[in-house]
Amino acid sequence: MGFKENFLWGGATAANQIEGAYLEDGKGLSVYDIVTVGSHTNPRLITPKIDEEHFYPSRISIDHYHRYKEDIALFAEMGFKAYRFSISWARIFPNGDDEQPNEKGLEFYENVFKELKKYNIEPVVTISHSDIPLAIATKFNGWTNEKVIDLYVKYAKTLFERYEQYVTYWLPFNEINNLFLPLSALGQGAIFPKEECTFQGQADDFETRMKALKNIFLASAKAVKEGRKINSKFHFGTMICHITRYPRTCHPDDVLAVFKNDLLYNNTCADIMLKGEYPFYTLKELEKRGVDINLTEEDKTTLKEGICDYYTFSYYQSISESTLKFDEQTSGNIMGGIKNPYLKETEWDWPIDPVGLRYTLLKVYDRYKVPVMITENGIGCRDVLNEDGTINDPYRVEYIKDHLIEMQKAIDDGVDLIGYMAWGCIDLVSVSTGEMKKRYGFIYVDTDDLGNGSFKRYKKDSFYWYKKVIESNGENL
Ligand code: BGP
Repeated sequence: MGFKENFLWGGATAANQIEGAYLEDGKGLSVYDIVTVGSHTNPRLITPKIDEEHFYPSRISIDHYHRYKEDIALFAEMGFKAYRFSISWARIFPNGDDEQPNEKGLEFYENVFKELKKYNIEPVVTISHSDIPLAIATKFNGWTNEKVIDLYVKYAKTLFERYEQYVTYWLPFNEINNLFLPLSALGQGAIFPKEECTFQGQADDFETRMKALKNIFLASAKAVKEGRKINSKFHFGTMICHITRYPRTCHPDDVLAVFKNDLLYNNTCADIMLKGEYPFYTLKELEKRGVDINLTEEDKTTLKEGICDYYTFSYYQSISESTLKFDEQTSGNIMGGIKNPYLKETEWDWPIDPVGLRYTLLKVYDRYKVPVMITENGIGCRDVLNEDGTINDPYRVEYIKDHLIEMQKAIDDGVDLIGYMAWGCIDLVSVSTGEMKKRYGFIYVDTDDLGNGSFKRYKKDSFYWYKKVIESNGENL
């Protein structure tokens, strides 16, 4: 068995973590342009003031906006068959509700698509990777306002029409289920702070997040429906942040608690996007918490009419559940949980669990029976650039190799796995820390948390290794 002949080997990035050029060519501010960098203020600040120093380096990031040709050429050199990236909504509709799209923004991505086509690299496009236009957050209060549904659908339709000839694989939203976690609420635009506040301490309430999430589901379903009218060859995927959960002990109470959290956190969003309806346990949970999302008959029809056709997810780690609810968890690991004695951890305390990936693949394929794609996986490390321009990263090779071995086993188990996108295939700004020093790439970028450096690209040891993996279609690990 092993990987399919046309397996989509590739890498993944997101606009606000690589592009920079944050106000160039008509782009508006996105919510991520107002988050301060983590190294200077921990926890980070979110501030409506925009003229301060030390902001989240997305303002410069790795300057991909000006260097995309060089970066794509490096992806092609590794042999990428696919590349997942996101479009910055604020580049296309700078104020969120503009009448006409920003032509310069559309041209930029058109050039990216043309460059990918030159090397036969299949784009996998995330329509919204958390970075909603700031104007949508300030004027409309983000996804809490149902008017944003139409703004999103207009934005998505603009992309479908303009890029129809280039794209088959679309992802309406990145890690949509993160709205179950308070700390992701800003990113998904469920809230916007009126005053300065800290990134982690500004949790809004569950009800706000669940109402915003409903609007996001409706936006996704409507966009999928419109997209299919434009081109029936389009494929639409979920994008779930799948944190595989283990019970703390084999005590039945712990096992049950994990099972319920899994239903809510890992399954709800994919159930809605692939089956077209809210699952019973989620509806009950909302009822128990006194949350009325006002799901109308019309909403139910909309959800049914816009279901996705493949399952994608990010996988970095498993967690061993504490008995706390998500909203109450605190730990070095943003996802919470307790230390698993059987697993090693990354420098950022993320448990490394390749077998958990096989388990997850089996679990989701069994549940949905649609093609599966891994749209994020990788390890964040403090890489060192040697004087001779080399970067020795055996830990990255080991991490990815171990995950690929488990993917092979899952394929042998019968899972229809169609692609693998290594996260941050080129170094980029980390979301959870806001820093450059947590690097994921096969390609090193010479810049630091403050945007200093030459921005020169260097090939890490893992670059040559991944190239061989792709060349041999996963035979040569
Ligand atoms: C996912 C996000 C990515 C990426 C990744 C790694 O949740 O979709 O955008 O950043 O996590 O996380 P971090 O950057 O915090 O290491």
